[in-house]
Amino acid sequence: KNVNYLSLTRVHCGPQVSPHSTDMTFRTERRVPRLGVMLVGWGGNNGTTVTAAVLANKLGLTWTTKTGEKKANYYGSLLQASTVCLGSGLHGEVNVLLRDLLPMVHPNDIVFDGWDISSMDLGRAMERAQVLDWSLQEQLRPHMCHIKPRPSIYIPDFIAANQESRADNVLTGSMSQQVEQIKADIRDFRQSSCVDKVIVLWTANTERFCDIIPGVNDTAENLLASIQAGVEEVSPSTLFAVASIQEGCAYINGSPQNTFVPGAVELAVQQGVFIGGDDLKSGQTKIKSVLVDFLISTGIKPTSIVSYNHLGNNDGKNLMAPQQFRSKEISKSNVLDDMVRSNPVLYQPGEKPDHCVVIKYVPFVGDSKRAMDEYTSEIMMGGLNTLVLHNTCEDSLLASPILLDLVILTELCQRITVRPEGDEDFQSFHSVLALLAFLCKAPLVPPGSPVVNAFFSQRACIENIMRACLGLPPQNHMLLEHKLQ
Ligand code: NAI
Ligand code: DG6
Repeated sequence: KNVNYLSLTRVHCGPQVSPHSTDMTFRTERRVPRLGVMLVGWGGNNGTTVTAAVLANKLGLTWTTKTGEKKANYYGSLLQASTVCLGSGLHGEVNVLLRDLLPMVHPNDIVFDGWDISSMDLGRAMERAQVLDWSLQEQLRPHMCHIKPRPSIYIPDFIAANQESRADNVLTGSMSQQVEQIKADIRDFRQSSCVDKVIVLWTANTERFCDIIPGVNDTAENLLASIQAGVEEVSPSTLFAVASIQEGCAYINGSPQNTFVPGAVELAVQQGVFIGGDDLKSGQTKIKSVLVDFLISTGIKPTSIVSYNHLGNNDGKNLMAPQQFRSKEISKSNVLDDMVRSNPVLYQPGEKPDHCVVIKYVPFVGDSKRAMDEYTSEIMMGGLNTLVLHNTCEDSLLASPILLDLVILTELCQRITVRPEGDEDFQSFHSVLALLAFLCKAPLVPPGSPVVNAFFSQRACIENIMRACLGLPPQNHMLLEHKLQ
């Protein structure tokens, strides 16, 4: 489809701008492949919940709770449960599900596999997670109890010491032998399940950040040499990334750590494989990317944002350790940056709101995370505006639809190519798949690209790229047809 893509404006010095237009042709391969998804951390809360939810949807399960009958659904999924307005017809607005805009994988058709350092079968692991209602678990258990995660790479130094008791399903051998085993697992899954494509997604424990060391992980060549030599500062998540990239499989990081060291990014670019992340934007941070966008874009100046949360699942237990907490603190903290930078009337260069992030482990609340936020902003003439939020929600039920959106969008992007006017060849998106930003707390973008955290800009990006694939212009919300005489 051809789309006249008005690439905003060319900005000259000062306030001078001029419109600039480039025609681009978007091509989308229509055949939807059979998709296999391999989860690292399959036996955890997210891994078991997403697997169970897909199974429950596929089987059309219903179950009864004290408030009545419930039915499996995909609420919380951008693609499966939210709509886009195509325009106004004779009978009013026409809204369609995002998933109906283009041919894409349906979550019910995803085939799962994966690894975990815990050998527990998925039926018992679902019970350990304490997320789903018991009567639903009873229906799912016969389908899940025979599934066991594959043994994984375990390097204790990268996750909290309190995780050691889970680690009874671990690979042995040298670092490079373990990477070879992961690659063999991917090939085995691809062959035995007859999937056309495999995407690998890290939803295992948050790791500590690793140091970026010249000669160790700064280039693809050095990273591969470090793996051969078994250098300590290469994390399990980076080893999984390398294995996936070498197998030609997109790799997504659902956790905050810096898996994508420069050497891993370079390897992905060299191999033309998509990578994306970091960290799922599921709750408190998602609201922050809405609220701060709202405040700053209405000319109100947030001056202090204090975010507490406590949770009692294994993620919370792992995050008790300072280095793992620090990874999460970093990814939860950067979300304000682009919005603050966008408004020089409210913020002088370098000025930022005070922003504090606290996470505490409280076993009793399990997966039902409590998030409390206080936003204080300056309004006109020195006045103050304080907003206080309290959110209670099962963390893994927010995260699971996001995991599905991440892999389905990534797969769709693998079928889209674009040819800018004047170019001979169609090209894919950059290996660093910034389109996933809407779903991530700390979006990974190609080197030199702006990081966009603002919620509505991120959503508009996905919607408009899909519209472009259909030959439709970007949604501009002008509704001029209703504003003229
Ligand atoms: P979890 O602790 O229940 O599950 C993690 C699983 O990973 C565990 O089963 C553990 O045994 C396994 N694991 C640890 N190291 C491993 C390795 N090297 N290889 C394979 N498996 C390994 O945690 P949960 O709640 O499922 O969260 C997973 C990740 O997603 C965490 O990093 C969390 O911070 C992140 N996340 C979760 C969100 C949520 O709303 N639930 C939102 C944003 C991010
Ligand atoms: C503690 O905050 C646990 C974390 O894993 C979060 O629940 C998760 O990262 C979601 O964070 P947020 O800020 O989107 O709610």
